[in-house]
Amino acid sequence: MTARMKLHWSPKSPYVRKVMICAHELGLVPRLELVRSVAAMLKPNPAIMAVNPLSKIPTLVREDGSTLFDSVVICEYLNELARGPLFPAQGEARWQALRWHAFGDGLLDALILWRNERERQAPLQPLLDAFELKARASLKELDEEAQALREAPFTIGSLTLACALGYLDYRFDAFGWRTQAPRLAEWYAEVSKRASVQATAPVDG
Ligand SMILES: N[C@@H](CCC(=O)N[C@@H](CS)C(=O)NCC(=O)O)C(=O)O
Repeated sequence: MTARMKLHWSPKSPYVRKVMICAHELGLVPRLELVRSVAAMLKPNPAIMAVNPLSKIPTLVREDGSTLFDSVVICEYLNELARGPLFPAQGEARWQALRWHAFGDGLLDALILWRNERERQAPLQPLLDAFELKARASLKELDEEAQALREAPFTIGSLTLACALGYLDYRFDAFGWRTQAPRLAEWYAEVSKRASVQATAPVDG
């Protein structure tokens, strides 16, 4: 049997989900051994640090023992392995995909910091307000881009935005993002029908 690559993985992490959506889309799931790994900002995990000093997931350990991180690097590597379509090679399609990727990742970064702050004993209200302002502004902008998203191919950009919206459902249920961005919600409902998106929905445990 061919050696498999080890992916430090959790079913809750939206960044890991990006990698898993790519793996499903590209038919590479059988090449991955998923290693359940707990990554918490306040508790660096020695098992992850042995291969990634930043103690973050996803981290990929390739068959030759070399490692790749972070999520977008792993996604692009998988896409290259499979000669996939998830990273358009050039032109406007590339910039659009990379911009949506940056948008989705940036939104995720803000949401995770927002959640961390919200769960502290004495959260700083100005920080909470700033994260909420950015999340609302992002949803407003993405709602305006919903038609372009609908017309674009499924790429690293669209799948990362889907992960960010999935994370809003998972951790920010009361935020009611769909009322703020109804056209984006329609796009998300379509994208959520993909087998790769369904197979990777976040779960506790
Ligand atoms: N930019 C990184 C972010 C990864 C990340 O922050 N993952 C979280 C889990 S959702 C993590 O490992 N947190 C642990 C930490 O920040 O120490 C990526 O895209 O892979």
